[in-house]
Amino acid sequence: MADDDIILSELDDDELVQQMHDDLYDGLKDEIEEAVQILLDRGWAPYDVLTRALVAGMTIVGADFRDGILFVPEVLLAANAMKGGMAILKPLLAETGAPKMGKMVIGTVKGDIHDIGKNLVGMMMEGAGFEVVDLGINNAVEKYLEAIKAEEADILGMSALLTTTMPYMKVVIDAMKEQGIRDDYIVLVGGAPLNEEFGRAIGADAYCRDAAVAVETAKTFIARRHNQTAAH
Ligand code: B1M
Repeated sequence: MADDDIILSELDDDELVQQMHDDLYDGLKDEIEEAVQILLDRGWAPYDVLTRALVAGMTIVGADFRDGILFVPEVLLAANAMKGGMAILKPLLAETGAPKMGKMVIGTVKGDIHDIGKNLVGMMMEGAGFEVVDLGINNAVEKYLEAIKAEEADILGMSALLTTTMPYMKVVIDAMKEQGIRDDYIVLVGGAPLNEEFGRAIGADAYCRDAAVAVETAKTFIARRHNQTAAH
């Protein structure tokens, strides 16, 4: 090892988080995994590691991708490093022992292969006690409809990261309406280019800005459903 190699465990918390942002940027998966473990060993809550180190780092990657400083291959490496860190956090976030709250089917819409945000939402939902069925990326309307029925889901979650793919969410919701099943499910949508107005316009129950909001929104809608059932 060269003298100037950085020993992650010797950095203080702030330096380490800064280093993680750099390592994520450089797509260094092993370093990210090591650093995640160091922060956990230092007593950091998994959620803090996720948001302050990984998600914050990915935001920097996103800005430079937008500005043409980073390109697809580099961003893929960053995404791969992020996934390495998330894999360590996943069981910890899911480990709350909360009673099952309900079932969510989630997937990224047709034409779209971004899955980091969707994976994060799935992890946080599991951590909050929801059962999550992940359909992955590039989902056609038929796939969503088949899954929500087969899984007897309470919630359908859709993710889209591209302005060109977000309108597909309406295709799915319209198909649910045509089949007369729209109101049988809570439909939550999310992804960076969406907003509340878009969510309303396509007929979703709610737009969720991030994974934490998705969990809170899901809980609110499930509670509302239980109250309605109880009232009948
Ligand atoms: Co893409 N990409 N990308 N990309 N990529 C964006 C989205 C972009 C904004 C970058 C930019 O220009 N700044 C831009 C879209 C522009 C637009 O449409 N207006 C873009 C582009 C253009 C493209 C390509 C077209 C590039 C090309 O090929 N020329 C191409 C498209 C491929 C396709 O899908 N068909 C492409 C490809 C890729 C990679 C494969 C390289 C890689 C994806 C790897 C992967 O996901 N496995 C990638 C990445 C990583 C990004 C950025 C940099 C980061 C996305 C991310 O993971 N963010 C992104 C820039 C950005 O968003 N700022 C970008 C971190 C994640 C935690 O946040 O996904 O927003 P996010 O999820 C959040 C919330 O949005 C919300 O909660 C999550 C957690 O808090 N949320 C939900 C998300 N889904 C939800 C679902 C819910 C609820 C909440 O359901 C209930």
